[in-house]
Amino acid sequence: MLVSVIFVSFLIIGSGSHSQELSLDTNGYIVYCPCMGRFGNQADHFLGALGFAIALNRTLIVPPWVEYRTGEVRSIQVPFDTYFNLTSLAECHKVITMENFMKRLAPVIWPEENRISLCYSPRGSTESCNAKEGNPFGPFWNTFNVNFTNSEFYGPFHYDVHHTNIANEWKKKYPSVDWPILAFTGAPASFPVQHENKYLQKCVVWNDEIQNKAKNFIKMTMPRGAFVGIHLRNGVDWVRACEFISSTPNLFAAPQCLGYRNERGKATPGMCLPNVDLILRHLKRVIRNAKDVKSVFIASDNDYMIHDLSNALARMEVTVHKQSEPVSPHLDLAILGTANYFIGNCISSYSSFVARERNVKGLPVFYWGFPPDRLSSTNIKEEL
Ligand code: GFB
Repeated sequence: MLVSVIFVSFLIIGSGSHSQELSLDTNGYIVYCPCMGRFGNQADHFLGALGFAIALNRTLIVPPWVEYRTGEVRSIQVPFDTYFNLTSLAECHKVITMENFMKRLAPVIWPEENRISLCYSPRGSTESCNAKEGNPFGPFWNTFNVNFTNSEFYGPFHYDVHHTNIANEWKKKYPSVDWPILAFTGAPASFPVQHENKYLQKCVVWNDEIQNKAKNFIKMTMPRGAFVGIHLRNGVDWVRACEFISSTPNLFAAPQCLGYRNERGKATPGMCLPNVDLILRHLKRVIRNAKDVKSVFIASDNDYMIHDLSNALARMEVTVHKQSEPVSPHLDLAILGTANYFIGNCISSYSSFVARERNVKGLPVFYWGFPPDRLSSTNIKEEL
């Protein structure tokens, strides 16, 4: 049902032996800047934008990932297929990479004088979307030499195409004949990803290079036998964010555990920033129940707790491992996605990417301190 790469119009560019046939989607295109957050946030938004493009029956122009490198002032734009397989994505919906669109189609169907940016309401002091104001907004569009000539405020429209008739409203107000390109200042999607768009994770498949790297790492580094992959999110930004957990019961990706309306409880400090006692207790429980575990793979943005974990697990004859430096966040994700067991962080969207991928594959997912049963109680030490 979702496989619909049907192009109904063609353009002939150039003449004679140099002419090129380009296929066009007469239903139009959606392009946006993944301008919020890092990988986990952008991945959530990507699924939402894909769901939105499906509902509007427009081609999704697949943006690059926006990344930040230490010491560099501006964001850098990394093509989607650096990490993910475009063929798998195209099996879900009609797509074109932004690089390809800008090179081949934009000169013809998105003339420079018609580049209007869409945003809910004015951003900043002027009556404009100010689509290129700040980082990563400016560097993102500059990567493709895009300047906007005007702004369009679409409020009160939204992106909840699953519970409302809004897709038809979008189509009516912005028909593709007048608006062949809908260029959004930010992602036309919510954060965290809407429940109804989670199934689209199946369209985001690691490319062969990343999959092979993950397989090789497991083959060369991990002992033979099952392993538990764990995500320890504990960098300074995270420690700060977790300080607000009691006043923000559904912080970031928490709905993956707690439900979108906190129907499965409220976030706790143990879910956000589990201490070593809680981590060991949960890990040992998973290892004991599984019986076949020989090792643990640790992914972290900061403190891997290697010594604590290897000392504590030595008696169980379980070894602990991590990537050697420099660590790739995407390789960490891919390894966690294939681990036999996984314990992630309810609140982190980086963890939620792994959880969704594992759900697609039918692999088990556990979370630190969730459900908040005996694991987060105060007498944790007694059972260690
Ligand atoms: O992905 P992300 O939006 O997830 O941002 P959260 C966290 C980034 O930290 C990742 C790095 O994209 C990675 O670059 N990182 C986190 C890791 N965990 C690991 C890991 O296990 N291994 C490696 N190699 N890198 C939230 C944001 O981050 O953090 C919010 O969603 C906010 O916008 C908050 O900034 C403080 O959801 O975890």
